[in-house]
This record gives sequence, C-alpha cells and structure tokens, in this order.
Amino acid sequence: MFEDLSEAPLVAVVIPALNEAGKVGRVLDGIPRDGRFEAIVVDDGSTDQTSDEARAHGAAVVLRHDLRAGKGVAIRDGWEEGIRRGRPYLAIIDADDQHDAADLASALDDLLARDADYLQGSRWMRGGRVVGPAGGRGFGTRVYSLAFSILAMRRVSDATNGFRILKASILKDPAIDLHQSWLTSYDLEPYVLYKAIRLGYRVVEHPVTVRYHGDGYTKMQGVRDWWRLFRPALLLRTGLKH
Ligand SMILES: Nc1nc2c(ncn2[C@@H]2O[C@H](COP(=O)(O)OP(=O)(O)OP(=O)(O)O)[C@@H](O)[C@H]2O)c(=O)[nH]1
Ligand SMILES: [Mg+2]
Repeated sequence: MFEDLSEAPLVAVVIPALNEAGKVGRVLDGIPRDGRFEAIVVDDGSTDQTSDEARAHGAAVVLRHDLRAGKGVAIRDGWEEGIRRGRPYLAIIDADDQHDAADLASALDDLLARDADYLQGSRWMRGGRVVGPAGGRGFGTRVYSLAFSILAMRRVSDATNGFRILKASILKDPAIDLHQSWLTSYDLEPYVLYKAIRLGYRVVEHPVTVRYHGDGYTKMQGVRDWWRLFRPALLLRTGLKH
C-alpha cells in the first residue's frame, strides 16, 4: 500500500524533448537499470511520436506541453515533478542521443563519494570523450566555458554540457528563482550552475561522452541561443539579474 522508500529511485532523470522520436527511446534504453534512476520525459509540444516512444521505452512519467514552452520551462517542470515524487537528486540529459545515459551510474557514484551538491558532466576533462564530428562546437564550447569560468570565478571545463546531476534541496535556496521570465530556454541550466558555484555549493565535474551523429542536427538557433547560454553568468555577475 505504501511505497517502500528503501526501494525508491534516488534520481529523477529529466529528459527535455522536442521532436526526438527515433532517438528518445535509445536514450531511455541506456539508463542504468540498477534501481537508482527513473526517467521523466518532458515532451514540449512535439509533433512526432516522442511521447509514445518515451512511454514504450520505460519512462516513469511523460509530461506533455501542448505548445512549445522552451527547454528551460521543460526542465523546471520535470524537476518539480521529481521533487513531488520525493527524489533527493535530479538530473538532466538530452533526448537527442548525444549523451551516454550509462554515464549516469559512474556520475552518481562520483557525486556520492565526493559528497557533492552538483555534478557537471565534461567532455573536455581527462576521461571525457567526443565521438563523431563536433564541427565548430569544439571551439565554441571551450571558449564559452572559459568566459563562464571567468565570470563565475571557478574553472569549469565544459559549462554548456547538458549532463548534470544536483541535489533537489539546492532548488529550495531562496537565492535561486527558476520562475523568472528570462529563464525559459537554454538560459536555465547555466543560471543554476552559476548560482550553485557562487552560493558556495560543492560543485564537481565528471567525465562524460558526447556524441555527434554527423547530421548537423540541432535545435539551437545561432547567435540568439548562444546569447541565451551566455547571458545568465553575465547578468548575474553584473547584478542586472538575480
Ligand atoms: N522540451 C524542450 N526540449 C528542447 C527544446 N529545444 C531543445 N530541446 C531539447 O534539448 C536537448 C538539446 O537540444 P539541442 O538542440 O540538441 O541542443 P544542444 O545539444 O545543446 O546543441 P547541439 O550540440 O547543437 O546538439 C534535446 O534533447 C532537445 O530535444 C524545447 O524548446 N523544449
Ligand atoms: Mg543536441
């Protein structure tokens, strides 16, 4: 009748997805089946079979927005669902099969062993890997990470990497407000990373694999979305946003 908490998953893995049929199922198949993880897919108004595929491949929850609300809103909704379900850790991985979901097991081990509050995946640190043609993203993500590190005053080797695990309790910090109108898209993740560092939480990096499928496929729209990635650290550092 009651859920046995000793058996409950530790981590709600939130997977924001926009038209990722054909890929999201593969991502879900890769999630370690050791009982510590459950998947929450947030389908953001997809016009393909993303939701059906997610259910068929074992997602514990599929949240569906009728209209696209943005990656930031999707992550926030997924995390809030994870918190409602009582999960002490929240993660994010992409739905487009660029991360190796199997990395979640070693990442969680590392986070627990180092008693960290936040774990940031890195393709650029020792042990991290890039598979397939990264194109200009190799350079772009390194330059971005350098700028982010200067603003955050902490070296982060791969600040754009969408592989992250954090303690759910961080989000209760009154200095972190995810419900701001400028945090609906690619800006939410760097916002949380910057806040975690500057608020003194224990932030660690962990090597992960990033895979490029060579199809040049992305939902990021050039300068506009790079600016969204970049602005949280700049606006927080200069005090223009909180
Ligand atoms: N829910 C939701 N997910 C989104 C949205 N835009 C992108 N995503 C998802 O976010 C993840 C990352 O999006 P991508 O466009 O691949 O961005 P990226 O991986 O940072 O960039 P690339 O390296 O160019 O692939 C994928 O799983 C997308 O499906 C959105 O508006 N809503
Ligand atoms: Mg991608």
